[in-house]
Amino acid sequence: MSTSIEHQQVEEEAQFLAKKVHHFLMTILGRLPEQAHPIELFQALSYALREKVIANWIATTRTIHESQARRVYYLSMEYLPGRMLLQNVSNLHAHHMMKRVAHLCNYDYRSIAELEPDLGLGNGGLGRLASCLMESLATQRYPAMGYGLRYQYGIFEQQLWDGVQMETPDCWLLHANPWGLRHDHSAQTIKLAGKTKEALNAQGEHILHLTDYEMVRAIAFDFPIIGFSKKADYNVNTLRLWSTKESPRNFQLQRYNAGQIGAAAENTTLTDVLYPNDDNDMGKRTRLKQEFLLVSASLQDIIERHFHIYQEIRSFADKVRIQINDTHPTLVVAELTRILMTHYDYTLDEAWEVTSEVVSYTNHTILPEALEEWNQERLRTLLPRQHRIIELINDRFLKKVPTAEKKESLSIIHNGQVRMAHLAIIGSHKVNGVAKLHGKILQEQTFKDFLPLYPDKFTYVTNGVTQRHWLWQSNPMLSEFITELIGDKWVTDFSEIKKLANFASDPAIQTKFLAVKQKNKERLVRFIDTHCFLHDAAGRSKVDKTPIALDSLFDVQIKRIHEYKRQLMSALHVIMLYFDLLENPKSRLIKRTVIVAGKAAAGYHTAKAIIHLIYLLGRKINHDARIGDRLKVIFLENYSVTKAEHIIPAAELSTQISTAGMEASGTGNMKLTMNGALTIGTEDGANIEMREAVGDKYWPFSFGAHVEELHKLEQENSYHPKELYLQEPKIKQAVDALTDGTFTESSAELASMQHLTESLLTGSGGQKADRYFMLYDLMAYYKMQQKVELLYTDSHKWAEFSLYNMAGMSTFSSDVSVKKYAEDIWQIKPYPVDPEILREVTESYKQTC
Ligand code: 26W
Repeated sequence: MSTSIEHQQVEEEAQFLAKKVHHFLMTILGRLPEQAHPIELFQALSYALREKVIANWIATTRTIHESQARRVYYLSMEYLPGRMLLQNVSNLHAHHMMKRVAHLCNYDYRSIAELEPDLGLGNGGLGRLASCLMESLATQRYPAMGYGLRYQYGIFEQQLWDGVQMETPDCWLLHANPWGLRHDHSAQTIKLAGKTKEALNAQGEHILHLTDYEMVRAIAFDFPIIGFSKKADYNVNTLRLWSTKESPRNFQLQRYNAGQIGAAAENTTLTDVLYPNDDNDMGKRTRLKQEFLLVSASLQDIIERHFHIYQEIRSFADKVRIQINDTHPTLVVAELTRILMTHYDYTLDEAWEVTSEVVSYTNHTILPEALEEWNQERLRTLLPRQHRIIELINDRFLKKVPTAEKKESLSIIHNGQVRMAHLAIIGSHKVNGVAKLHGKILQEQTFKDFLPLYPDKFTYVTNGVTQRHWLWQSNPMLSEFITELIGDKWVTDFSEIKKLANFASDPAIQTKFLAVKQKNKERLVRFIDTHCFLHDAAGRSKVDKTPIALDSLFDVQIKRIHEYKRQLMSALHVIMLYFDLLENPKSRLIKRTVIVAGKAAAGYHTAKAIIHLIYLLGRKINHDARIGDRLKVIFLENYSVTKAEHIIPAAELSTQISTAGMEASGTGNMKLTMNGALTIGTEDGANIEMREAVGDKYWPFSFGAHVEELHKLEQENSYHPKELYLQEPKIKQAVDALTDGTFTESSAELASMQHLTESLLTGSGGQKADRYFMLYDLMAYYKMQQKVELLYTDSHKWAEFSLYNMAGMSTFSSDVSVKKYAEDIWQIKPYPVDPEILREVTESYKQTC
């Protein structure tokens, strides 16, 4: 197609959409364009674009219905898509057109799009993975649908008040979000609590009926997940999020009249808040209700849809696959079994066969405190019918287990607790880890006793990230650089990225790469200057005036704050560098800017103390004239998808230093490498596979104890951090500095630092000293950082390594992960939107214009 025709088409469509924007401003928002607030313009722009994709959305759904394809339903308590408008525009290839539309409306597109708050309906890795997978499923045209909850408040906003993390609610719905279509007719009713009555189904199996129960109505909000395509033939899948907020029926007037004002509103507020805990099971009643809400509403919806297409239930096991994202939706196992027995007269054995064929479970963590357990009594009270099914399943299962000892270790119910991972494993067709090492640990340690019973059930699918979001959309300069070299096929086929290796050793290409990185560093610094604040002790925002040297190494660690991720080890390293520089300003070969971002769970004291420490380091070091611009420490408040989009393109060193065996996979590691950062990392999670893919030669900064070594130390109980501290003067100096007044200025600060020292040297709160082996790996980390400095002094060599690293990332696209799930776990095939159906629906739409 000639460019002038293309231009003309873009112009025509832009004119059309600009008219639509005008239309929505007037008819939905009641504004003349010149009166409209920018946020209203954002809304109108979104409505206009949403309308553009409706035909493909309807047509995709119809294509899947009519082809009677097997489909997968992804159940997740968390999603972290970030901003919808930017993502959708990017996948529609509509950036230029939207700029033109905004221009026609006298606004600047970027500044309008940036008014959209992030959809932060998740904590971290697990939620973001769900969003990457959803995007890849749509782009690869798989018949897939996501289910989740539409929390009124997503992940809390983090502020640092004089270095202390404060949490404020994330009010992403302050203004209506145009992307979630409210579907009242798809509402589902959930039944909780109540009394049970024994009955028999038509096959004479015992079932329970419920009386005097609580009812909650969940309303569906559908978000389009737009597959990337340059043509008009893109698939659009659905992400359906349930909300109890909008349904007036959930208000319990009787309770209110009896003066129980809080209890009266309990069910209207069920989807109010995302539980802000990552890797920590809190066992709260509302959380259990939320989990059941997701499961019950989604299952009813899935079964209704199945009936609508097939008018019978017997094909269910053939046509439906359900993937559960960690154990949070595990009640699906009990509920599906129950529904089949109660409503469709299945025997327990028949129902069980269907359930365990349909459901599969992805595990995302081996941390013991993150393995969900529910108190049996709580479960029985809130979900008596499901509790009964769990008992039946458990009895049936235990009959297969040979010894009393194994029965004890494998039982779903144990010491009055219901172990959700056990229920998930027993009720699943496949159980997968999210990286090779993680899969191995699941089989050999965490769930080893299940292995003899289910030798073929355990597997792994290495995580991936969508290059369309994390390169194409968020790093346009690097994307252009890549496309100039190898064409643009990499956007939908990431195996193409290998071709970058052909250019890695070309000095002219290296120069270009360095120039792109430099521009992204400048962009990040501008972003920090204009968008990043800190707060004083009274919560007043203040600008952080730290000047950042653009020729310094941008050393980045961005992720949830957790002891096992070892931000504290990185902080101790900063202290070591600081002392080196004080002793001899020339001791370091390069300037370095350490950039840290991440949230701590609200009740996680140690994690909050780690944030506090990083803040204190910055406060002292960044303003120490003796150090000048050689070392800076920046903590960026309120890490989010949007912040990540600014930080990642500018990163040069990716810090991935979790205790070996603890990080299931990591996905930030992949994003950073795709964007040309080199990794300093441990042999953990996907780091290992990334190193193998890149090759040891170009992955020079791997360090630290391997998992076997740490297991041995643990088994022999032979790790004594205090001895290491006393033996190694550099470690001692760094740890002592936490509490000797070098960085603290008040007794509160001192107390917070004492807590950290204690956790390292003696152990606190009943935990072992330094249980994540930070002091054990610290000297190796310090030495490896010297190697980093050396390589950084040779910018062309550094660029060469970066290009080889990018070239090695081909298998870490979520397209690859999704394909593996589709082929090995779900056995589903792509279904491109049917051109005939699309034509028909488009015609029908045109009649409305
Ligand atoms: C019950 C509370 C709770 C909430 C969330 C427990 C556990 C979680 C998640 C499983 C924590 C999580 O996000 N895990 C991360 O999942 C990513 C995607 O697979 C991995 O890349 C990370 O390594 C893993 O920590």
